[in-house]
Amino acid sequence: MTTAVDPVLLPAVADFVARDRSMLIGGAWVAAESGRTFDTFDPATGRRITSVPHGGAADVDKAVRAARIAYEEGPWSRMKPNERERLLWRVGDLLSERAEVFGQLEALDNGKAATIATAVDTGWSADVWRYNAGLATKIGGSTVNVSMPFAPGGQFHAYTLREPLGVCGQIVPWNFPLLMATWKLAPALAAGNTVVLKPAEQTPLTALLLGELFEEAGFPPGVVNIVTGFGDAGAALAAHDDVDKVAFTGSTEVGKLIVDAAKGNLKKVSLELGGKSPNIVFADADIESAVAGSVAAWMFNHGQCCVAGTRLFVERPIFDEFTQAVADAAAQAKMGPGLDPATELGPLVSQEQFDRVSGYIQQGLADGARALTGGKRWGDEGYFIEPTVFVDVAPNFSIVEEEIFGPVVAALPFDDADQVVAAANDSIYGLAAGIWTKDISKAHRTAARLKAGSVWVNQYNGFDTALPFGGYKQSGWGRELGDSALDLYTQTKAVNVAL
Ligand code: TXE
Repeated sequence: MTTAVDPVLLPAVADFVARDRSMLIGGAWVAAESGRTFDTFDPATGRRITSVPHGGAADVDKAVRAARIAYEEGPWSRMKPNERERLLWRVGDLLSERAEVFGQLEALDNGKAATIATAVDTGWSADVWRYNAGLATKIGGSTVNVSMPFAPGGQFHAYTLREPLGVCGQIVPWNFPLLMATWKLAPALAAGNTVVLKPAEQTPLTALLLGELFEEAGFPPGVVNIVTGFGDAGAALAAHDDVDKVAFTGSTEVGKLIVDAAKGNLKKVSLELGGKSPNIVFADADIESAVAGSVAAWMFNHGQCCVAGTRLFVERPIFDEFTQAVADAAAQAKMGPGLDPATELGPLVSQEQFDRVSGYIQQGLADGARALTGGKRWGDEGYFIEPTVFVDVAPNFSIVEEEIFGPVVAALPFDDADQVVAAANDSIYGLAAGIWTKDISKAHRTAARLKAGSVWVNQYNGFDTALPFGGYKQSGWGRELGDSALDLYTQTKAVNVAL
């Protein structure tokens, strides 16, 4: 099939999408066993970009076998930590060298601004690879002073070993395709596991380009396998009896299916799921930075962020003025295709997400919410939705309770700290929260009371590679990033030697 190549594409991106892609299994680029493919689309226009293999259970099985051989027979499992370190570091360097290529490919496939995809998605991914390269040589156990009450008189030498889990299945979503793959791959590989990665069907391309970097960096075949496919491929991976661990980022609904699927062999599970994060603005906040931060909280990545601060709680004396300022700032965002360097707000990822978000907006209006700005489609092609700020909402509206995953925020007034903490915690989710105030003790007191895995004070989206990230309640299990990620990819062995 031929593809109309956009003239603004970098030659490396144009080349990459000019032919149908293969997936990576056991060090070879292969088609699906079924021979089937599926198309991936540019969300700014709805036009086809290229095709990728439609992987299914048979391909997952083949990939798991390749990962098992690479794990058991080496050289991966026998490689020294500093050799793994060097390989991971090389991936980081290659990503930095090709940041614009990855950024543009991500923008094309996902719809986000290429400038953001280059600086944030790719730049941060490179940082995560290097951070985890460093961790590869720091994984160790400890010696333990045992008392051995049942063996009086003996002498013992006891220690712990921190070992990899084996073959890890990793299923990632479409909102940060390269970054989510990186968050999972880098610590798994640093710890010595092998991996089968399933990218999201909407955005498989940067994972496949990343696959080329593993070859170039010198990873042994089968250490990283990439199977492109839909939910059924993910389900096969989650259920596979020879997979030791499954890591998933996506909807809470599918997260629960993953838990069920993993039961067969009781593989380890980590989950990074949905959110409906509260962003709390006290009247004593620095208003200018609170407005800018509160807009970014729900508008970054077009609202397609699990941490999006989509419940905006504003202390009553400043509510009207503050929400109007948020609406005015949001309305100024320059909308357009991700490939346009001026774009700040691109399209949603797919027709399905467009329909889902539009449905929430319609429901909000039907429930009686008032849109200070937005509330409708932008342009006449692609999946663009205007940034939308709702006021006059009640806590039981679906736009207040449910994850929308689009550029939509619901603002609610509050009267005191107790009330806002209770309202903020009144959610099935607990991923992130924001607090804006100049009162440092109020900030810390409130942070301690919020049921959320990340709390950002006087900023929002304050991520760092070294900071653990994950959810309370139905937002997930486990912590990615930082050295906490190693807990998800290692197991501890206790060795006790009678001397
Ligand atoms: O997610 P899915 P969808 C939320 C967000 C969004 C909603 C739906 O609210 O509107 O989910 O998005 C794979 N077994 N988030 O439908 O289905 C799928 O192929 C195993 C939040 O796209 O959860 C893809 O690779 N895997 C979120 C991945 O799961 C399965 C990011 C995510 O898709 C599967 C994305 C199955 N049965 C959406 N079914 C976040 N936490 O950041 C699907 N998949």
